[in-house]
Amino acid sequence: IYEPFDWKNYMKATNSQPAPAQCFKQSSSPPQNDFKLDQKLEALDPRNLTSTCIATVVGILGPRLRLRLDGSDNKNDFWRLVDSNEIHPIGHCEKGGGMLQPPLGFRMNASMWPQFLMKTLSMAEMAPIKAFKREPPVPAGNFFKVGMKLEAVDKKNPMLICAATVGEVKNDMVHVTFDGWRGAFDYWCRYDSRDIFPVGWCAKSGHPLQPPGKKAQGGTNRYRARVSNVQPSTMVPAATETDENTPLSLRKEQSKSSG
Ligand code: MLZ
Repeated sequence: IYEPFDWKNYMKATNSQPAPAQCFKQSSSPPQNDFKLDQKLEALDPRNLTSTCIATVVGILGPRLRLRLDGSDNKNDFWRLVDSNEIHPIGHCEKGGGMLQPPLGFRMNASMWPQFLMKTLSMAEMAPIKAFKREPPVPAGNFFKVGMKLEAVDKKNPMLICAATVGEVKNDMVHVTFDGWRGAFDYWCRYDSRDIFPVGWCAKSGHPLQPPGKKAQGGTNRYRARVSNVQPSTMVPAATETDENTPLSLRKEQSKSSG
């Protein structure tokens, strides 16, 4: 019923307000993405924030980069904004007196690291310095209020930015809940997290926005009938312990139709 998804109509229909831009550690206009696929840069290893590694740009979505650590596998890709302070041009680490480290789970023998690094860097197309944008300032405080709408990274599917609502606020923390989805995707983050954005950020930045899931907010599921016409081959498998990942509308009939 909210398709194509439009925040304005949706907020009207749900009688809700967007979180003001001052709540977020995001620049007022989303930064331009001047990176290109296959360029290399330095990134903190997300699994070991004390090491700086070489990363390759393997995907681009609006102002976000999909990064893969050189020497790692392709199962641990992660996303960073072009104005993240966790990415830097090649040479930054050494300039600060640091040493580039192998990623956690380096797929060769550790003794191979110096050679591997040399070869990787010699073949590298380095991301240009001008592609790295300055990190926006931290908001003066936690201004989020329960019920405010926002756009938030789904940490279980980090390529997705989805329609979300502030569910709770506590000190410096914000509970992010995803509209139309069960609690399985919810998380707490700091108010200055780089994973949360004001309403309209995706549209402005050219990043896709995942509309709300099809679980009617706090009501019965009006999509059940329609979804049950779907061809058997495209039906989702029987409910499992990962059932929480499935919108209520796509769950099998026998699952409890709680609200
Ligand atoms: N693979 C999942 C994505 C769910 C995304 C939910 N985001 C809040 C699915 O489509 O079931």
